Amino acid sequence: MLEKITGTFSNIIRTLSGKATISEKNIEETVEQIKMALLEADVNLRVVRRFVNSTIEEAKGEKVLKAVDPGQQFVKIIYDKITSMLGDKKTDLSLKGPDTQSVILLLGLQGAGKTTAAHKLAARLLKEGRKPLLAACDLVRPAAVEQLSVLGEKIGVPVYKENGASNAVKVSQNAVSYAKKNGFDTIIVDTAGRLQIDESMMQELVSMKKALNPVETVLVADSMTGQNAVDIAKSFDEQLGLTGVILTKFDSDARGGAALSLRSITGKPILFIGTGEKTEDFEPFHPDRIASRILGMGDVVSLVEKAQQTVDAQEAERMQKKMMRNEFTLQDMLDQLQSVEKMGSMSQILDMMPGLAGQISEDQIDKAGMKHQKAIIQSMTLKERRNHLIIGPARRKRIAKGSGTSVQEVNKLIKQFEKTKLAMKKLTRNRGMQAKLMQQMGGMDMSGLGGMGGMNLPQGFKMPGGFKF
Ligand SMILES: Nc1nc2c(ncn2[C@@H]2O[C@H](COP(=O)(O)OP(=O)(O)O)[C@@H](O)[C@H]2O)c(=O)[nH]1
Ligand SMILES: [Mg+2]
Repeated sequence: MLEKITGTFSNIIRTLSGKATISEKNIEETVEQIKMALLEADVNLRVVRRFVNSTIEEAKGEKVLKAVDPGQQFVKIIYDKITSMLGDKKTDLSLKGPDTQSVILLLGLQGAGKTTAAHKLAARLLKEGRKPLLAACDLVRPAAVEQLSVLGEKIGVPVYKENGASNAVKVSQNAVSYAKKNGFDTIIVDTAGRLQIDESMMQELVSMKKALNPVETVLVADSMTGQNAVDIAKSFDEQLGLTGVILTKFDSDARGGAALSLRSITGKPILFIGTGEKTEDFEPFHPDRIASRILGMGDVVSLVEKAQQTVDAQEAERMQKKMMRNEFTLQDMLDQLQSVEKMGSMSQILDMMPGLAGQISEDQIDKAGMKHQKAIIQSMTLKERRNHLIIGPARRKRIAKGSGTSVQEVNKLIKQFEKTKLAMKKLTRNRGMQAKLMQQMGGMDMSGLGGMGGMNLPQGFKMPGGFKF
């Protein structure tokens, strides 16, 4: 996700952050570098020009040149500009209350990801307490109705379909009546796409929009197509009027050109991004978080949310209490290793870590090492896991043998454990923001995570939001 642009930007930002003084020439050179990075990312030329002019103007003001920390001030300006390019603030769906029906019309070219997005969105709304109904209104692609039925069943959301129907507008209207009768409050309409925008598709959509009066008319667009996605959005908007966009295949988009141009060119917000093929690979679009990612500052908030979803609240509280009493044990470390596994692939987590985004690939992570660490702890007796101090040379030898590792590895793990324990002790002494963050993360210590994967977060790294590591 955004590897290429993040790689370029984090280099620029790193150079800038270290500077004690900044001259007008520095500003011009940096902006020139960013301009090249944006063009390489396939960002619309008009958007790039606007960025260049406004950034230079603002950065040359007193704020940067006379600041105590000019590098950081400049980074802040860049961060703000990128955030605003992405749309500034998260935009929510404007759904009506649950006692009436809200229609969400999904449209876009064939293969953009409409059907996939329809079910992901349905699953999300269901989780939020709404009663969604999926309407199978792609009658052009032979297997489209079946595809949606299978997905609907998987997530437990009913799919309205009519066998042998040929009028998609009628089917969509019937779906809404069905929803009204059966107490569904949100109807997600999956429509037919074409390889290119064509007249008959547009006609069908125009009639459907007229008939259904949807609260949201959402274009589903493939982010990998860059500028093309923006052109498509423009053309759909002119003919139909869009309320927003879902950008799919964001997981495979290294450049980010579509995301960075869409808002400025079309004025339409990006509502969600698709980040994979699975149901849960779907996130609301947060411009500020994506901007942090692009600038190589990571996405700590998303990381925390992801962890929150994985580690249940009780477990989090239990871990927090243990930390406060300095009772963190090897068993807890094992639990942590397991919850990291549950959180998903390491590369997804790394993408969100400040200073690491785009710099470490999954191949470089010592996955085997993590497996070994788990095996080592699993080879310990419960008594040993609870009190690492009793693990002398003989026990270490036994554990190494039992886990198929070496005594050196066992030693290393115990040392790492002691380091993590110490770090936690310090953290609990210095509460405030950090402890709160830890609590939110279910006791998952970032330095512990670093230790496990064999890496550490840059000390004192400042996030625009005020987080500090
Ligand atoms: N990697 C990835 N694949 C996606 C995403 N969204 C959809 N796809 C894949 O794109 C292909 C087309 O999706 P589909 O929903 O059938 O497109 P439609 O023709 O617009 O309905 C399928 O193979 C999906 O699995 C995404 O966010 N990430
Ligand atoms: Mg489809």
